[in-house]
Amino acid sequence: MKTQVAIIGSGPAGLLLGQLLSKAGIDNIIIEAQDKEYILGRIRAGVLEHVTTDLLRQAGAGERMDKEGLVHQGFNLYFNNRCERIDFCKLTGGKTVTVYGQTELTKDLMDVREAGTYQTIYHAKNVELHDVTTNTPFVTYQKNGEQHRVDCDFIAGCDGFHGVSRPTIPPEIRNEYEYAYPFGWLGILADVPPVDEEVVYGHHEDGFVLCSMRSKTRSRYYVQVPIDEKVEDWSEERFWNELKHRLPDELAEKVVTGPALEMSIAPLRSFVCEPMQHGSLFLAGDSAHIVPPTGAKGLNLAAGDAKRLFEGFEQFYLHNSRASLNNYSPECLDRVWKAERFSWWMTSLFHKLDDNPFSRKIQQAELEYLTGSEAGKTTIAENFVGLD
Ligand code: FAS
Ligand code: PHB
Repeated sequence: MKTQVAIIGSGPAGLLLGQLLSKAGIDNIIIEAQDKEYILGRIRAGVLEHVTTDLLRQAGAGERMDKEGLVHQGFNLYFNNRCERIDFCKLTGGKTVTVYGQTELTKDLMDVREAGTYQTIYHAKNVELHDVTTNTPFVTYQKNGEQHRVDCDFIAGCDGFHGVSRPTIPPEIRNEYEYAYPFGWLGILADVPPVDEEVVYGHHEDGFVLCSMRSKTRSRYYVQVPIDEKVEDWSEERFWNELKHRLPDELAEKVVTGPALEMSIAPLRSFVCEPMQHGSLFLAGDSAHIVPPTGAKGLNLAAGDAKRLFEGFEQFYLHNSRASLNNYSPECLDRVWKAERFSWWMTSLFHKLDDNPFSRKIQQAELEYLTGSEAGKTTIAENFVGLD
């Protein structure tokens, strides 16, 4: 098989890049290790920045999001038994976010791809990248016991944190920066009405709590748990009780409980790989960087990489210039590190970091300062909606 761009991974980064390339008439193929059902079964992100929603529309996959997505103009911070609303729309000159699940976004992108020309190979095993420092790289994989080869001009490594692309960059060239948090998020998805119309971030002495949603009838809640916690040790009743315990009374009494559609624990990690390109290989999304979900940046960073990488390929194929591709990594990393900072900062601000009472007093003082200052509220707002 021959194509112009071989994309490894059919998550948001790979699908968005594939759709943008397809609409520009640039040949591409997606090679994916899992199957469609597995990918759609992963419950992940929920908050889309305006850059991401614009990109989904540009990719021709924004119709259902525009119908079903919930446009939010602010969110609420609970701490010291009081609520402070951050009106990020007012503070950022009109910018909003859209609550629309990653599962739905992924399904919409898969649907438009299936209606188009270019294929996705599911169940591709033992994927390997070859000759990435040449102009004739290729990908091999096995499917149904047969070995396959795809010759291409470029490889886009969109295969997530545990994929094969990042390790293809030689260790002597790769610089990896990592911080693993000593806690995780226990999340529940349930068909119950959300406790509030907007997302709620809570700082409680027993740990972080987050109230989000996927629609007006489907809620997504998280509580911070120790890193060695096992989801099987949490009954649904125990989850609902802990959630209400960490919320102020006026909110706790409004929580509607119900059976879990999904319950899982996600570890929290900050991670960046530099550079994000090596010869004809370009990393995009979680293959290059991971953020703790406290800043709702993971999916949005993946979309930003896909947009920037598409612009590079577009310049190369349609205008015969490699300059934009050559600048892909430094330009992405500038944006990535600012999102890493915000995600780390929001995590440090809202989570129980240790048992030292001093840590909690400092967090409370910082939250008091930030929410009592126009500059403080603006810095939260402009980072949450996404920096230009
Ligand atoms: P993805 O991991 O989504 O996709 C990579 C794809 O590559 C997968 O389909 C995988 O099967 C495939 N793949 C892997 N190895 C391969 C190989 N060798 N060959 C071929 N294919 C291969 N972000 C938020 O903003 N908010 C959240 O609340 C949030 N919650 C999360 C919870 C969890 C448990 C996880 C893991 C992540 C969460 N994220 C969240 C971040 C998440 O949304 C990612 O940022 C987003 O999925 C990134 O998309 P991709 O880069 O496309 O990577
Ligand atoms: C979600 O809706 O899943 C969500 C919302 C905000 C976050 C993280 C996750 O910061």
